[in-house]
Amino acid sequence: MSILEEISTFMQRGRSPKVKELVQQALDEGISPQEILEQGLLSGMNVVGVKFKNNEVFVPEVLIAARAMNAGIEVLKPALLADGVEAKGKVVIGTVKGDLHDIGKNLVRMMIEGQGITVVDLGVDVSPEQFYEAAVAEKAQVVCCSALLTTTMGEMKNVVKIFEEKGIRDQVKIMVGGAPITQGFCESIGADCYAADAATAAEAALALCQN
Ligand code: B1M
Repeated sequence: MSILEEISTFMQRGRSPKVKELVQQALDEGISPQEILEQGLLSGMNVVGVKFKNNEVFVPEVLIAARAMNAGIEVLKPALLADGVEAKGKVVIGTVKGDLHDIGKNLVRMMIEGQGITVVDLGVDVSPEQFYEAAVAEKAQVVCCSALLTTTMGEMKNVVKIFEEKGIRDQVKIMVGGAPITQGFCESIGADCYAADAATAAEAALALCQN
């Protein structure tokens, strides 16, 4: 079994210490952080996702796997981030109200930080009011909303709405993303930008901050 397959397997079993050890070993062996992320950690999470859908594993197992995934990402973080870049803007990020999924949001945050942008992370279950208040208080150029559930993606429309109601919609760009989100959905709610993955989100955030 290759080391990337081992990372995937131990991640699925939720073995955080082993995942951390293997991720470090893979880095030491010269495997790129992107490969470790995609072929080790994310491929493991895809397997968990399919089993979850088929009722072969349940919330506790998925949570433990998610914890192992986050543990692996923490080890990868320094290697994923570019060194010594100066702040090029500020964004506020969060997972929308009612939604507790944060692995994708954390990856997006990390990649945006890697572009030299300051990121204010509001966490999960973030209401439109919280997005608005943080954007104003932090003077953020971009608000980034993540959603993983079809039942919560509608909250993104409420985020757009609150900035319109408060009269500052033209001062803040709103980016949306997450598994159920599409370019069409982004346009239908009047958001400014959709990104399908963390790397694209980081490039888009930089472009939005520089506009
Ligand atoms: Co949840 N869950 N979950 N879950 N969970 C999904 C999303 C689901 C697809 C599983 C399935 O049925 N196959 C399904 C949603 C179905 C739907 O809505 N259509 C689902 C469900 C139903 C639920 C519950 C309702 C289950 C229940 O309780 N019965 C419940 C809801 C809780 C809640 O949020 N209120 C629930 C709970 C959980 C756990 C807590 C157990 C756990 C979350 C732990 C955590 O995040 N800390 C969990 C997990 C782990 C998943 C799966 C297995 C993995 C999600 C993940 O982290 N993927 C997921 C199935 C799957 O996706 N295969 C599933 C890896 C991550 C890196 O990808 O988040 O897509 P992702 O992020 C990507 C892109 O989407 C993008 O970039 C990232 C990296 O490239 N991206 C952005 C994300 N945000 C972005 C923002 C941007 C731009 C890009 O700009 C701002």
